[in-house]
Amino acid sequence: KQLVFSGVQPTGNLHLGNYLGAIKKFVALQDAYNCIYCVVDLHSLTAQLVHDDLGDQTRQITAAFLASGIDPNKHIVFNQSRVMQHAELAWIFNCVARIGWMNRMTQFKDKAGKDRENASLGLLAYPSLMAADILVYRATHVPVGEDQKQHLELTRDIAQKFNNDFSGRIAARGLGVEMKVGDETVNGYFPITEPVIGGPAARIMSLRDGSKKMSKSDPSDLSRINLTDDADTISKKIRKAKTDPDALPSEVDGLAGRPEAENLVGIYAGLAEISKEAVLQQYGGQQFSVFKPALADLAVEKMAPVAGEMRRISADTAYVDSVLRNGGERASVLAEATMKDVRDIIGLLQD
Ligand code: AQP
Repeated sequence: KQLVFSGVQPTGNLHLGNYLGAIKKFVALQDAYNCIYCVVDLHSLTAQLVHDDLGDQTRQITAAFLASGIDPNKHIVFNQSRVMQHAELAWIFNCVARIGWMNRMTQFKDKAGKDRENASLGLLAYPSLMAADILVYRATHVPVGEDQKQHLELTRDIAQKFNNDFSGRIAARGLGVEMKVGDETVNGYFPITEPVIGGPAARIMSLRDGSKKMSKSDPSDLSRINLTDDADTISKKIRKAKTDPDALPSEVDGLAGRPEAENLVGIYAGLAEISKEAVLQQYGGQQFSVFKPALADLAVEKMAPVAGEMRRISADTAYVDSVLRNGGERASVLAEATMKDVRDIIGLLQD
């Protein structure tokens, strides 16, 4: 089986965008792949170094993974900082990647804002740590929301540059594997990772502004549906979601230029696991006064059990911690095997 890796930061409440764009895909990939799902606590330091509740947030995301249906016995669930090889490989990738590559990242530009000189160096190097998270397991597939596409392209660039820079040493040690990159077959140590992005919910937008993605850091709680929201709150947020005055179109083309309508149709499709076309076959021609209550009912039906399970699991701190400890031990074995090769390829002395 090929290997899937993905991570979620322990920053604030998880929302429907994280759930539909990422976690639901994590669950769906479990049968066909070996999966490693990580709470990326080191990443969360790039935006905020001092947290009052980093441990609790980490447990909360872990509980969300488990409540959504990820099986920690068949797969690996752990928090990033337990496996120090992530940081070790990230340092090496900091030396592989170019500053220009990092400066071009739109997430860096958005999060650093105007005062770029004052952003943490970690925020600039974020994609390097993300590449290390993935490649320390030589993962071949990474399920993420659309906002992470650019970072995954950078992961591919880093892998390719490492493979090229060290091609002779990789071959001399017999550590290369043949792989397809586009139409070419190349020989390298790190795989050129495939992003798993797509479906109707790859980019869920704010409920208040169809041009901004749904985000944990949006100051308006009405902009997102949190995984912990109760049924009344979910219904209220959908009722208050921004829309336009027109009825829903019967074809997907009719959603062009109507970002808020398109977003709600995408959310319905993601929750119901159907296409946007199928949603419009059912609701085309209907007003939002009909569609919104149907969407609210569906969201409550799908999300309430996850929220309930999350509450139940996160109350059992000892269990959550044991999952993370056990996952960390298993992940460390895999990560260390890669790092032994990498140190050898680079020429770092080791026993
Ligand atoms: N709006 C979204 N639609 C679809 N997928 C999304 N993801 C995030 N927002 C959306 C996906 O969720 C996974 C985990 O995200 P993360 O917590 O690691 O990072 P993030 O993208 O920074 O999350 P937020 O909520 O948007 O936080 P802030 O407010 O800090 O920017 C990723 O796979 C991501 O693509």
